[in-house]
Amino acid sequence: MKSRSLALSASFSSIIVLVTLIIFGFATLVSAETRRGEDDRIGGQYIVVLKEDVENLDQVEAEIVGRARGERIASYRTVLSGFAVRMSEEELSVVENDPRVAFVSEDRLVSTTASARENAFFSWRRGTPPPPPPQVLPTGVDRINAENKANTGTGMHVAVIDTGIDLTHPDLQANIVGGKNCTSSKPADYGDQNGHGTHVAGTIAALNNTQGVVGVAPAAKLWSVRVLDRNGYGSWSSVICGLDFVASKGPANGGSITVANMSLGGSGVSDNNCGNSNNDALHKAVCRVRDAGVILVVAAGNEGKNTSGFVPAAYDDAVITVSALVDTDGTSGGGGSGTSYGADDTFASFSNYGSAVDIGAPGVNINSTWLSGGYKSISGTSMASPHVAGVAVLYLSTHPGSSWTDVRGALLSSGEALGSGHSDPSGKHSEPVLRADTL
Ligand SMILES: [Ca+2]
Ligand SMILES: [Ca+2]
Ligand SMILES: [Ca+2]
Repeated sequence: MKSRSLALSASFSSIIVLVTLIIFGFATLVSAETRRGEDDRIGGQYIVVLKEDVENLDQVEAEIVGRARGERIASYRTVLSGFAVRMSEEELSVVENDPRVAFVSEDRLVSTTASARENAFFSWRRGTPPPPPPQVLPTGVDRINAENKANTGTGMHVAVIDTGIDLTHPDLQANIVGGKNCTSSKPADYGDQNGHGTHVAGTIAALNNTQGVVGVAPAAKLWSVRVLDRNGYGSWSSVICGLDFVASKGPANGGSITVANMSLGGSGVSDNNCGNSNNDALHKAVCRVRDAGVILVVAAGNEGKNTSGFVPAAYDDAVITVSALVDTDGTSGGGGSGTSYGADDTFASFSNYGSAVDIGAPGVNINSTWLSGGYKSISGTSMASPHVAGVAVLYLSTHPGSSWTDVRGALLSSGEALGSGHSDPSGKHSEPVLRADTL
């Protein structure tokens, strides 16, 4: 199985999007008129951020959209005062020059950071799955030693910002407490039609029962925040919609969600100033989720490149960024068999790297929940990130109210140092590897 990069060349990406549109149609924020341009920009689609002191937001928004003869896609009221809109490029300067507008971001495409996207749709259509297999301990959960911990994340709530979650999966259903769909006009339709979000959810909190797999924090409750469509694609505007929902459920707003996982990404850069210096609405929204008391854990991406060109991985001022480790035997020391992505207990060849990366976690051949009550082994930094999100849940369970830097510091200091169970022949990964037993 070849690693599926999200840094496909612009032209190749355009072909994929076009073919996808023709075959399946998009019922999402990535509209049929979407043109995928350079740097994943979505032509004619913008995110308008209003100034902080603007009042009567509904009225102002309607007025600006009307004047621009645009079509409103989404409204944001928690992470931003603003909205997403489709409008002609000619109207852009008018909107930008409106005294009530802080800045306008171009909307961009994002996609899952897993390698199995090409198989997802077809496995979903395959129909009735075989009877559930007896429960096994996934190698990733074993590798970080989360099994046998008395702390299972009871009472904790975590958001999976992804393709949704299979709401009737027998290994997840009892843990799912709510969600929101940001990919269409049906907010209650937050099930999964891809499999990716279901897989991520299982690594965090699959039930400890007699079947399937078990998650890092099997007693934690899950929120399904669907921002990517059935093909694994979304946009900054759909992700900000999801972030808006998560922030509204964060501790600062009286809510229960303390951790959110984002195994997704696209091109972009960080100003290390919450997007205020480079007019980045996604970055601003991510910082607001941080400020709402929600720890954001994100995938580094699968391009085999520096994360500096990929967001949200590059947002070093607001998220915990996770690279992928190869592990085939569920234990440290490099004694397991090798893979096409590298030797046991080395970093996966597809994993992004760089100074914004905080910690590594298992991300190759990870067995977890899939659509239609099924299970599947797939690879990607998408699979590494939820291991860290799960351990963040465990930490917050015993250290409530910790800031995101406290959580990051705890994960790093309890992590496995380079040379103490894993090695890095590539010389690109100085970050420690996640461990739950030393937390
Ligand atoms: Ca173990
Ligand atoms: Ca189970
Ligand atoms: Ca190993």
